[in-house]
Amino acid sequence: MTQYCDSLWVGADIVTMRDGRYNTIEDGAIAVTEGRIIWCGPRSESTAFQAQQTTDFGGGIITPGLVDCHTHLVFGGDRSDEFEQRLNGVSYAEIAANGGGIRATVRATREASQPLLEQKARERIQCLLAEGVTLLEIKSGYGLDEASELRMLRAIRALGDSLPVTIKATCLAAHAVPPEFTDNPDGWIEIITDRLLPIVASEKLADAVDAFCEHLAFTPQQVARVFERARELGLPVKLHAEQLSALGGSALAARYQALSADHLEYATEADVQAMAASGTVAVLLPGAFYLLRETQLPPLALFRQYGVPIALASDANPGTSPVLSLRLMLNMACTLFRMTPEEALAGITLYGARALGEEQQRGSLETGKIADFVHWPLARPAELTYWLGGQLPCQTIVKGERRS
Ligand code: DI6
Ligand code: FE
Repeated sequence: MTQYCDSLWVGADIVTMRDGRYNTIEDGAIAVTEGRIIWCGPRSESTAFQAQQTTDFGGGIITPGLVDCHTHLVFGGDRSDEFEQRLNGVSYAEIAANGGGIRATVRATREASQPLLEQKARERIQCLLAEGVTLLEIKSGYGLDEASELRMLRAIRALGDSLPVTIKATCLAAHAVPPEFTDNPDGWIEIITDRLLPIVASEKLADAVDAFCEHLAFTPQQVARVFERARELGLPVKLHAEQLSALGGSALAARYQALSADHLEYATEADVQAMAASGTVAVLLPGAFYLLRETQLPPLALFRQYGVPIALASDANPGTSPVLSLRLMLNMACTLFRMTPEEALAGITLYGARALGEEQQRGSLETGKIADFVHWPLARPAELTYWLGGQLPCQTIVKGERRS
């Protein structure tokens, strides 16, 4: 019996990423109607479909649209000057003592208008779109006062409304202690819980709430206050945890059924067991590991042993990860963390989508999911990880339509 569809896409091997494995359909076909995959299988069986439009790629591979599940892409200024200072022997401590570090970006962000924040972020996002990113997360966290955090979140929403990519917004007001609260960090936590998050929830300005649990940021107790409020407001949580030390942040995140715990270089076996039990995704951020010249590797063997899904992301931010290539993260994850290319690709497709609560909609090429996918003129998916730098040409399809 003939089935009708809007479009049929053939002539490539389909790397479905179903269940986090390649699960490639050689010489496959994808049938799309109203922006969703209605069938995905061998081209030989696609004759049952009558499409309004058929595209034959004539070879290559198709992957799910790429997912960058952890970025700080909206910010003012940049910190290239500090990068150079450090390489000329100026320490982090001296830079921070002179008002540098996150606080330099906070000043530049507070001074920037919403249109300027959007314009600079748009330029950076275009680099990710050129690599086939179709789902992106962007955090606040450089405003660090109520008005500036809200301006950041409104800029993120405006970017999602104006670009051909799905953007999830995360409120990271608990990113650093604002200069005005140096002696009273709890005062800032109170503003987050009592003033900011209720506005964020009522105006739907964020899809999740994040915090930085670290000696130089917030304690597990302060993070728990933010998470309690997020839970009351119905907002999912995620956490920057165990980046520089083991504070039990990832286990705390697991206790709140966090979508993800991120960084995790210092995660312990107890943290990993807690994450496995709660279904919390481990988001590894090789860009920050590399830029900080960190030596403590995230416990990959424990994630594998306990079955914790591993996502990867750029952590694009002006201080510790000025990264504008998600594909480079694939190579770093394999070269630095010893992930396999298949694990790494799952980290920027299915498990990246899971870290954003989007796994039911995206992240793999399966019936019922949104038709976000990328065609690459490549022989095998490992080439996405293998080549360092350069522009791998690709054609991105968003909700069943070619993205120009
Ligand atoms: N971890 C990091 O590495 C960044 N934020 C965080 O929570 C640092 C952000 C910056 O230095 O601007
Ligand atoms: Fe981050």
